[in-house]
Amino acid sequence: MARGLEETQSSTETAVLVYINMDENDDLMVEEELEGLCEAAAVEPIAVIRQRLDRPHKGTYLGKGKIEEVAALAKEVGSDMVVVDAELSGIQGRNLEEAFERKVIDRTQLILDIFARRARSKEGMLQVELAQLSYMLPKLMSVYTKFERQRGGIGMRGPGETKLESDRRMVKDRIARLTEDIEDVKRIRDQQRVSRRKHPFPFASIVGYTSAGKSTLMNRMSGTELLADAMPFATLDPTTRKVDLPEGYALFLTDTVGFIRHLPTKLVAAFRSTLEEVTYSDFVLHVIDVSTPSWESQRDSVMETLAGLKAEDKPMVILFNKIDRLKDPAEARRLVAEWPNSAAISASKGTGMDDLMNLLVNQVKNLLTHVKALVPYSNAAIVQDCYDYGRVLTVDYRDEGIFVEADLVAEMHKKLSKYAVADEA
Ligand SMILES: Nc1nc2c(ncn2[C@@H]2O[C@H](COP(=O)(O)OP(=O)(O)OP(=O)(O)O)[C@@H](O)[C@H]2O)c(=O)[nH]1
Ligand SMILES: [Mg+2]
Repeated sequence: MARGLEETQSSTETAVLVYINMDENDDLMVEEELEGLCEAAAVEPIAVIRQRLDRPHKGTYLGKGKIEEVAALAKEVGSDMVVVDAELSGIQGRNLEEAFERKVIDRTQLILDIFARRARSKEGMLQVELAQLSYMLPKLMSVYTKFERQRGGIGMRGPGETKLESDRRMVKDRIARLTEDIEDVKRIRDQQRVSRRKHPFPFASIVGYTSAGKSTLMNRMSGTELLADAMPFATLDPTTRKVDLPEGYALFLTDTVGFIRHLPTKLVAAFRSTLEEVTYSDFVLHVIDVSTPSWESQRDSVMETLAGLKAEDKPMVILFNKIDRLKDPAEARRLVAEWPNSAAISASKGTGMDDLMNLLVNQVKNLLTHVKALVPYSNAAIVQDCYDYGRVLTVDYRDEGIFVEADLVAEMHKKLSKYAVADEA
């Protein structure tokens, strides 16, 4: 029975979840994560089925026996859909829809749906639409199944929902247009970045698995009121704030979109300009939720995504978060002892903030260069700039010029280097 869009958008749809996992050790993480994604997309799981799969079947992803099992279960519980924790090809999705006699949502669609719900900024919405259309395009070649034609609600929510009936040509044109629009937004962002670069403070990005506590930490450090929520992908648009550190230092901190295991490649591509904030950072703060048993797998996924962004070699401060939930407090101390450049914190309780601040000051100090220079009075303006581009320690107006001792960012250091002197004498 076809349902109206309005109805399906507001109401929760029910689903049979098909967990797919190759490694037994990851079971808990895989299941918790898919449930979290469903919740964020307003999908209510009413039954689950597990499948350990080494190699997906070409046409159907799942094996024949499993397909029958899922079909019977979906019928029995009367679910609106089946959610498969995999990236399905167009043909696989269609074949499964025919077999299950209801719509089939894969992991990518689920994430796209959450992103569509979350997107607030113009750039975010453009990126979501681009991702949805790029996802849909290869499938437009095939004939829609009757379930696809009836589809509303999940998987089709947001900017792309009227596009399903469009032909390939129109979708391609729209993709080209969106790509241009995103370029425009990106140019503005680049300009903002350049103007921030005029300041002395280094850039840092908070990265981490979704729900690790990045926004909670950002709020605590900079007094922002960003949405911090237990649901995955609470944050979609990056936010940058200046954060004051002890000893007169400061930095620009950006809260970013959360990472997730197997972040679909199309999504990474569409959100590249958002994720680029990470690429432009001088260093990253990697927030890890150590209260999750699977935190090590989560950390690996984050490192993989960073590698994909060519940002794996950035200096990194590791923050073991949510230590208030650890049963054994010694565990936090062990981790910090084991991992250089790390601190144990509770972003929500505010524990460990002094340790964190000290780590950050050290990191920032490493990025600044200590300079002593004798600047001619004819170029006095440059001394003024030092205050804006670094931390000034001494200014002495002497007969032969202005003596300056300061910690400066690389750009400013270069400008002053021609006046550099060995020392005060
Ligand atoms: N117990 C505990 N909970 C925390 C802590 N830090 C964050 N949380 C909770 O964890 C959940 C996720 O926090 P967020 O700050 O939204 O996480 P995030 O990393 O920004 O998540 P995304 O933006 O979705 O990627 C929220 O419910 C927070 O209240 C902590 O130190 N201890
Ligand atoms: Mg967040």
